[in-house]
Amino acid sequence: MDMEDKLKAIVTEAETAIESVESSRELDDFRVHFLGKKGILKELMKGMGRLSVEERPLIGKLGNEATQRIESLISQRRDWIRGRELEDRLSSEALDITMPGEIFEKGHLHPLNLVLDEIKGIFIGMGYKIAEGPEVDTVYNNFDALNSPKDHPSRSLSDTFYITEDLLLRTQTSPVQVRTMMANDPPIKVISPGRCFRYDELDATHSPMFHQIEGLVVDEHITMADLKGTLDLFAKRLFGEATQTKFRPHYFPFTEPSAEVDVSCFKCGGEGCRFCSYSGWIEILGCGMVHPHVLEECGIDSEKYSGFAFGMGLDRITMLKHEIDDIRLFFENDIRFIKQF
Ligand code: 2NM
Repeated sequence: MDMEDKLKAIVTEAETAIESVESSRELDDFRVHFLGKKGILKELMKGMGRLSVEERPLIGKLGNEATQRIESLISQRRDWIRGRELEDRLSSEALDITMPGEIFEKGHLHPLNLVLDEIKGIFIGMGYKIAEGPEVDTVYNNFDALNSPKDHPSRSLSDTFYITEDLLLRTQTSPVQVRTMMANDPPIKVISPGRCFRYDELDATHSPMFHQIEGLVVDEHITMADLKGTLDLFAKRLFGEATQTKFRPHYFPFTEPSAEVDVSCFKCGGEGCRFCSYSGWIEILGCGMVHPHVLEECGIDSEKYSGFAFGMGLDRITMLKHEIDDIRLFFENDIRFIKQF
């Protein structure tokens, strides 16, 4: 069989196999089998190197189509499983409309607030202040002041909710940091938690409304060592003393150099398990040294001062910590979900 036929066979196999997937766990196994790092699709595509230069684009395209088809099977099946599980639960439970009061009395917190309080506590313990700002901000504060190129794709109407030409729903909480730098002289040491908005399709891991926590430190003689020490300590406080961190080079317009940070898997200790996709590492945040353009734009002398910044997704971190597999649960306000925390 040539690769084209093998790809077709894999899709056909997936279309048949999905019918017998009955639970979230089985669905995870299905994904690992077909789309995982060592899944049959990835293994097959490794054979691309043996193809002639003429054949590669077509097979590449068919490979992408096969991946998309299987992803769509998975997402349809997930909805189906969730619907069925919900039906099962609804038929076995009566809903008590006095529950919100009961929950309040018992001190349940929304899991996002639980983890937010924990993270705030860690940074307050390191001497940070909490900075807040508006959810509707200027294009200037959200993009221009952050060294974002005029043609950056994140600025487009398809990625950002614009209110007017000059106003938008912030896509990150960095505009709060911009405001903080404009209004204060260093030393600056803040975290800015808050709601952000991006024009994303809603699925298990994406929501057009989500939560970020960013941090910013500006002072004389701030270096990458301060950044690494801070985030390593943060990771140990949040995920446990045994946690290791790994800084991988990355690119952000507002920091240079920039990095993404992984923590060693707090479930398997880095051995590799389903939770960390058998890599031993879990990505938790982005960071870097604040770009001199950003400092200058915010009225800070970049010859005298330097700084670091970082940003993390509260929703994602909460999902990791509490093993929540669907971001939509945060916003559905099902009392039976919140009651578990
Ligand atoms: C991230 C990653 C890296 C960031 C930068 C700034 C500011 F305003 F100082 F330039 N605030 N936050 C930053 C840096 C955010 O989020 C993934």
